[in-house]
Order: sequence, then C-alpha cells, then structure tokens
Amino acid sequence: MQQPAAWQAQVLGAICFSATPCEPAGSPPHIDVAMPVLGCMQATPVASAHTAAMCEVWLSAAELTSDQSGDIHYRHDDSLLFGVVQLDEQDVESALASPLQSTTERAYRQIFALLDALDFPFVYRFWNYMADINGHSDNLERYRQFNLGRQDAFMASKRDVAGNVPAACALGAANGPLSIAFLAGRMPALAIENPRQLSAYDYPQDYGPRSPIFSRASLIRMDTHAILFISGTASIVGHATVHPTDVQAQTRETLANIEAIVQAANRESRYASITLGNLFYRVYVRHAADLPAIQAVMQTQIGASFDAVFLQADVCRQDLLVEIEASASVPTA
Ligand code: 3EB
Repeated sequence: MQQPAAWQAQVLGAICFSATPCEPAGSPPHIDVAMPVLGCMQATPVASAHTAAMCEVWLSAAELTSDQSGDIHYRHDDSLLFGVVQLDEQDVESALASPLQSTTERAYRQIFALLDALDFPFVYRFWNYMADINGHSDNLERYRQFNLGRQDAFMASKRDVAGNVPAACALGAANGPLSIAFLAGRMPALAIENPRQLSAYDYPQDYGPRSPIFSRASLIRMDTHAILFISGTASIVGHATVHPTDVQAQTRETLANIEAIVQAANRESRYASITLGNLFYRVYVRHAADLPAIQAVMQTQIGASFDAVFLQADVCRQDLLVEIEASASVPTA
C-alpha cells in the first residue's frame, strides 16, 4: 500500500501474511491472513524477526478492470482474473449447516456465479484460509465443515468435482474471517495428480463426509510462459499421514511428493525445465520451534539456494506438522 499509484494500478491482486493484519480496505483486491512470518530463504537466509509481513503480488502489464460483486472484489485483464472474498462466519445464517459450512458454500457459489457471468470459466488456483481449522463443533472438525460447503457449491454450480479441478490450499490462520483468493482464466489449465497419493477428491470418508476438491497441481500454458501451481502438499502417501510425530521425516516425504508432481508436470509440459531448485515455496509450519529442522531438510534435498517463505499456520490434519506449496513460471518458447 506504500508503493506508488502507478505500480498499484498494475496489481491484479495480492495475498498478504502477517501476525497482525491491518486490513486496508479496497483496491487492489487482496486478503490479509493472520499468519506470523517465521522467516524466508533466498540464496542465503535473510531476516526473520524483522520481516513483519510477506505478500504474494500478481502483476499484469495490460489494462485492468476492477469491480465488486456481492462479497467479491476482483480485477482482471483480458486473460486473467484475480478475486477475493472475506466473510465473517456469523454473517451467514443456516438452520441446516454449521456457520463455516454455510459461509464456505455461499462464498464459492458467488465465485462461480461471477466467473460464469464474466466468462472466466477456468479456475487455476484457490487459496483458502480460516481460523481454528482443527477446532470441532457439532462433532465435526471445522476443515471437514469447510469441505462440505465447498463440495456442495461445486456441485450446485455444475462444476467438476473430480479430474479437471483447480489447485488449492487450505490452512488455519490465528484468527479472522474465512478468506478465499482465486485466480481464473479463459483457457483451460491442465490438472496434474501425484502417483504417490490418492487424488484428494477420492479420499475415503475417514477424512470427512465430503472429499476436498482440488488437484495436486495445475499447469497453465500461456503465450510466452507456463505457470505451475503445486497445491499444498504434505506427508501423505496414498491417503494416510505418514511419520505423524517426526517433522523432518514429514518434510522429506512432502518434498518427495513435490518431486513426483514436478516430474508429472514436466512430462505434460514438454518443456521439462522445472526442478526443485527453481520453485518458489511457501512453507506452513505448525510449531514455530520446528523451523530450523524443516529448513535443514529442505537445504539437504533442494540445495543451498532456493526461494521460500515460512509461515506459522495450522495444517488441516492434526497430525500434519508441515505443509509446502510451490509455484514456478517457465518459458514456453
Ligand atoms: C492433503 O494433501 C493436505 O482442502 O484445499 C492440501 C491442499 C490439503 C489443499 C484443500 C488440503 C487442500 O490433503 C491438505
């Protein structure tokens, strides 16, 4: 928000993480997520305590249109639309569903209706953040309530609930409203799955009455480059959590999953230029004290030089201690 107006005019949207979100309203569209920044790594580790906030910012070189529709704020150019919704759970009433479930369904229904109306039918990536993700009410974990509302909205909006679905993440923030950001376009993306993992939309009911709807990654081919979004990835093999009490083993397993997704993406893309070393990582750490142990494993497996931001967050299964998502942009020429 301190950047010059000319720069802000080219911002499609942003996702901002800090311990104490200040929530400046309005444009560019953005969500403020209550997650303390634990540190970041580039070729050499840089500041931790001094880094108050980290933002993912999407820029466009084209002319942008901004607007608001219902609870959604969005901006788009001719090919990409970035939108955000932040909804307080108590603002959505339903006799049939928990507040989080009904709030989730309302947010997703609005998103799909807007994208249909504006003719940006293909969602590439959803970012989902909610407070108390591992909390329970009505005998159901809140993440599972979220999954109920999300799947109901996908079905009500006539969206695929398997196969060709967006990449995503779903994490627990310290507080704040249900916050969803999304990036959509007019060209289909390619959904990529991980042969080491059961597709999340096929998870058995042990993980909740409705499966999470997301792909392991999405690959978007554009004129000059392709973007790969690797969804939040954890220490899950098949559908089961492995190494439930060992954060370093979880980190190794998570990177093995990411490696498998990267291999699948390179097979699909024909550019074959994505490596663990040229991804941008966001690492969600359940216990801040685990940060050095996680960073050590990443340096061993990726190499000394990589880009990563580390945030303190709750992960959507109680036994998961770390979750890693990543993205890459590779030339298509
Ligand atoms: C997993 O693999 C870990 O519900 O949107 C990762 C990415 C996870 C996205 C979501 C959940 C989601 O199941 C959790």
